[in-house]
Amino acid sequence: MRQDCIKDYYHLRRFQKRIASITSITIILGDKMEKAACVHPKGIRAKVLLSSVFGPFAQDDEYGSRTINPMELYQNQVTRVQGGFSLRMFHRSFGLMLIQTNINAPCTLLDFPSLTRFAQELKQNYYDIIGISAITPNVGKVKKMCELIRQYQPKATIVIGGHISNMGGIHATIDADHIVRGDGIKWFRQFLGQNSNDPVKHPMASSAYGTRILGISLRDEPGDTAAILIPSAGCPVGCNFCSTSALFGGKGKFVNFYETGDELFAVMCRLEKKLKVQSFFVLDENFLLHRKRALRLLELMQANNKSWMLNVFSSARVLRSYSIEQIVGLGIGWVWMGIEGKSAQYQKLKDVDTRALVKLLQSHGIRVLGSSIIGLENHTPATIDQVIDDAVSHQTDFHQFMLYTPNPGTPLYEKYKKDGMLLSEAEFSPADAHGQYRFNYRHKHIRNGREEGFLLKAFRQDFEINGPSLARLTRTMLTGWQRYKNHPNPRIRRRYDREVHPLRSTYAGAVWAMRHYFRHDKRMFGKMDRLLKDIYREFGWKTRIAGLTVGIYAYCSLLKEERRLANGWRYEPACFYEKNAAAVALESAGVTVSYAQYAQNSDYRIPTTPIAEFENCSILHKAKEANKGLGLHLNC
Ligand code: B12
Ligand code: SF4
Repeated sequence: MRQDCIKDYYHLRRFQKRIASITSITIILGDKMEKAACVHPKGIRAKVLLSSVFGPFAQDDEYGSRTINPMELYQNQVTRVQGGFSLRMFHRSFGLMLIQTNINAPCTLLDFPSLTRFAQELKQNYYDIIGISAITPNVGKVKKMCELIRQYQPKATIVIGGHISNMGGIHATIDADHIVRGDGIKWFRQFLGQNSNDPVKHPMASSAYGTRILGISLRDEPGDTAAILIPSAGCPVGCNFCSTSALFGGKGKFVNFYETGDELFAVMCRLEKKLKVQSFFVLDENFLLHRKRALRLLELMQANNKSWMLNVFSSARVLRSYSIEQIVGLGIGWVWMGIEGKSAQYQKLKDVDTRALVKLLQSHGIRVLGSSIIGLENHTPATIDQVIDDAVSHQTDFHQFMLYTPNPGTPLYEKYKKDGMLLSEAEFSPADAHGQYRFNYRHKHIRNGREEGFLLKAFRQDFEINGPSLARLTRTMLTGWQRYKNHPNPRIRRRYDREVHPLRSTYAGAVWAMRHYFRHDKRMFGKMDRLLKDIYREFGWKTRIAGLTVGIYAYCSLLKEERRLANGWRYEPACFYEKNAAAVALESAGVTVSYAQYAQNSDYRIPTTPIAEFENCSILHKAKEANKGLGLHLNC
């Protein structure tokens, strides 16, 4: 069986060589396509390079970078108009980290290289397999990276994964050998001849790095930042616009990396020990939906006296299905929740008073990031103000606004395609379909690019009415502390105590700075003043002194940051270059060979088996289909 696969692989390589100038070859891995996964002839001896797309990101360029689309979460889509108050931070490419951790082949990970750094890597070190992770707007970068790989390492197998794999016809745009949809761990394990059902090892990584606020960089020391925790991927709810759900199978489907609460608890204990953390950013689109696992985790946290804090994504309805005692007991301190938009018809919001839910959570110290969509099908220029008023009235700690966007692979995309509503690539570049600029389709009611104005209006109104998110979350944390500081259960008390600790000094200083900043804005000044007084009342004279001293520093830093931003300063993620244990072992054994040396001496040869032998291969049929469209003839 494995032999056959290797043979197929060789056929594929030869075939691919012959038609390289005509088309690329695509294997799409869905449930029914899994059989098409071959094993690389070198198995786990194959040298693997995994890379994210290249930066810089926050500038307009020919590859699809856009100034308004930095590689940041908050600045990009949440605190976009909050200037120096915006929360700035970067996140690693977790999908690639997971893959690297779970393969036995020597694997190097290059996260956020520049184009030059990527090319340098290709020139200096040879690889048998090069995997790139990307989302749809970055397709231009992937194209360029594939060209470079073909130029410098023509024998390497190129594998593309992540959300970009949902793009139809992508094999015609980029020159890759495999386009992998869904879980890359399983696919890579199969391709390397490993057991794809082995337990999934979790990377030991922080959820963010390079955090900055008010122009001040926060420490990146162990224990300062929550660990990333990835229990599952995908979401079975299957909302029609949801890319994440679609990538992992859509409605009713998802991929569980850890089935049980016990498995998850063990991972968390390891993260706690290794990274010295007490808090976790749970990167799972609907973590609480897996009720049995979540409740078992709660039991284990109670039994082992863990006062951990969990940041989660959750739909409102699922959240509502837990009691507040369970939510607090699980240490949920921050929730990302879809509010979607006034009159949104989503099952996940059915019968939930989202405004009351937000209030309830905040009254228990739980910070809420509400997520609203601008441009739902029934939104019109006449009703959009009402939509924005409704979103802003939730008074969440953070608010994300995104355009209603049919992303490839989703049911919404298919519907719009069928109805002829999508804009062609000639009319609208995929690089601009990032949700913060324009619709990639003809909206029934919102035309002429007005959507960007509506988005900005929503962000601005939220900021002007509710104030800087930093102040809002400080208020929520203080409320939580006041409620739980005397709680009879020390496990619960400990968490609130730990969370509120910075309010005694740094946060008090930040509020002082914000109050001073808004001294000419009566309403906002009053808000900040009340918050500062409440903090002082709660924590006493030491906090007053800290508030003033830190405050003066923070205020000066905030002004400096605003000047810097006004002058066009942008933040870019640092580049990471990491090897797994097998790659380190290979290197320490002195096996570092440049690509030129490798190409001369390698025993890796593409055999000359007749092409006709793989007539039955689904890959061939796909390639033929693709070529039919191009009007080319495949001589095989
Ligand atoms: C973390 C994250 C980010 C981070 C980026 C971190 C990074 N290094 O890339 C930040 C916050 C910066 C970010 C920014 C944006 N993001 Co984002 N982001 C996410 C988020 C929440 C989680 C991704 C993740 O780590 N998941 C967990 C891992 C395990 O899953 P995974 O990445 O899918 O990886 C698995 C498979 O896809 C596969 N795989 C992945 N890579 C590869 C590579 C190979 C070779 C193979 C074989 C397999 C493979 O294997 C992995 C393991 O199973 C997703 C939503 C989601 N839950 O997926 C959105 C998401 C990916 N982002 C999205 C978007 C639109 C954006 C922005 C454009 C949004 C914006 N306007 O702000 C920007 C783009 C910035 C830019 N200039 O490129 C969309 C993508 C839509 C699409 N169809 O392309 C998503 C799906 C959110 C959504 N539902 O709309 N994002
Ligand atoms: S509930 Fe959220 S994560 Fe799940 S399908 Fe809907 S939008 Fe996607």
